[in-house]
Amino acid sequence: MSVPDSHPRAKSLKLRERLVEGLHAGLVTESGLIAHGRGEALDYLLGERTHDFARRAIEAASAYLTLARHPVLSINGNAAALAAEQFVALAQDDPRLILEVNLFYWTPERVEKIIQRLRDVAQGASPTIFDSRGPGSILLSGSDNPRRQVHPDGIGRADVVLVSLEDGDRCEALLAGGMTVICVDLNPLSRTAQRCQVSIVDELTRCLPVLGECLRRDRGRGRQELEERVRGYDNRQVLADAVTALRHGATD
Ligand code: PTJ
Repeated sequence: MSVPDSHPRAKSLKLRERLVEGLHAGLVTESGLIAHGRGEALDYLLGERTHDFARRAIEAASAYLTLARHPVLSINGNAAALAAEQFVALAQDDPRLILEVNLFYWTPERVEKIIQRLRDVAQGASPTIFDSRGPGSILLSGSDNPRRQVHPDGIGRADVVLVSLEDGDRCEALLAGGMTVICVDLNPLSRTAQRCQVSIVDELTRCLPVLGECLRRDRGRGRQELEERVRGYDNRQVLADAVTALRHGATD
């Protein structure tokens, strides 16, 4: 079913369609649809816009990713179905950004389909893409978390990782491995959002273009300015502002 642009909920319904298509194409799991529904409800309460607290987090994320020695963007089934084009565009803009497919419900067939989707949208100029649990994968040190499996040349070497719609165990494993974790998660109370260093409480497809703009601008800025931005960033305040917006409506 195609949704007309004039429909009051057109954007949201189109995203939902992408998830359903992703399910039929073997990228997304049934649980992924439920996770998406949770995100939809939270985004509705946030007025489906990028708030000031999300912009502050995006600015910090951009500084961290620009300063990083080995930055990785971690992609699961939902992220691929919703935003394959956007992730590939970020990595094409800056080849330092590595993509790693990291699935909760891992099967070799699903990984292959997701990597193929990313390659298809890249149209020949494919970025570097790894599979967290593929041949040669390693276990991060620092915990016995079952979600600590990563690719040695992707997250295995990373100092900064951006995860989207991620479960709390994975975030814990990355933190225990000594990484700076940036998350995109519409739930400011999730374990991932609460534990990671930068929590972007915004809808994935809405915040990625804003992040892309910031990254482009930040490539021309000096280290000192970016380091100051990182030092001045307060994730606790960002999360508190996001919770206030959800509970009482936004003030910005
Ligand atoms: O593809 P797989 O096998 O790796 O599985 C992926 C899912 C999504 C099933 C898995 O990671 C999962 O169960 O995630 P959770 O624990 O439900 O967390 C997803 C979080 O993302 C929830 O807090 C949602 O509110 C949030 N969310 C959902 N859709 C969006 C979102 N946040 C930002 N943008 C969205 N579009």
